[in-house]
Amino acid sequence: MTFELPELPYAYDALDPYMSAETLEFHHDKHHKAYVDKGNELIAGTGLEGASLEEAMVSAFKDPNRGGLFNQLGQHYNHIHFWNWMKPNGGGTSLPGSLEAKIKEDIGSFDDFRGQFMTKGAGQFGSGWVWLAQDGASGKLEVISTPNGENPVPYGKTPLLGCDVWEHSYYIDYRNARPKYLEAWFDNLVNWEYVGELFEKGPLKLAA
Ligand code: MN3
Repeated sequence: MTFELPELPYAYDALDPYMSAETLEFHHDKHHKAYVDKGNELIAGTGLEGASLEEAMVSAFKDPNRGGLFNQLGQHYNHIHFWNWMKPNGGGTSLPGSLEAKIKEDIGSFDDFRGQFMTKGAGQFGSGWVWLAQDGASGKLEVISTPNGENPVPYGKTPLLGCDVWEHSYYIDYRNARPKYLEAWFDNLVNWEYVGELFEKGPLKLAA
């Protein structure tokens, strides 16, 4: 398949003041577009062209010669969801009930969960992502971080929420203050309905 840049689900200025139009326009139109273009270029001739994005991504992850392709496809996957993990007037502490109960069971209180998300997001060295993910084998929810374009999928875990902690996601609005960005993002932008939808769908099932 040829990968395509999805439209943003809201206007460039819809997430202001927590994420500026300038950040969103660069992030979506330049950075995400580059992952799509480079991914399409690198996948040509690999035999993975017919696979789904998730399957091509996991296959590239397992091949030590395809680290470049993996990072492009991983970033395409991550950003498709990232745009939907945010919405205007998002955030808050009101989560879909079944998700809230599962977080309580596996991680702790909402504040415990938020605290882990802040700590792992701020602590991820260099570029990367922080996640709420569900382990496919145990079904447990956990907060983890990954470097570069990686995500939980190749580890058999399904991302339910992810925050981009690459500098391109916050440098214009927060300069180097990643913790401030993480807090503003979590408290004001998260689209908990989308997180709940992914949770209800259950763990990703990939063809072998
Ligand atoms: Mn990004």
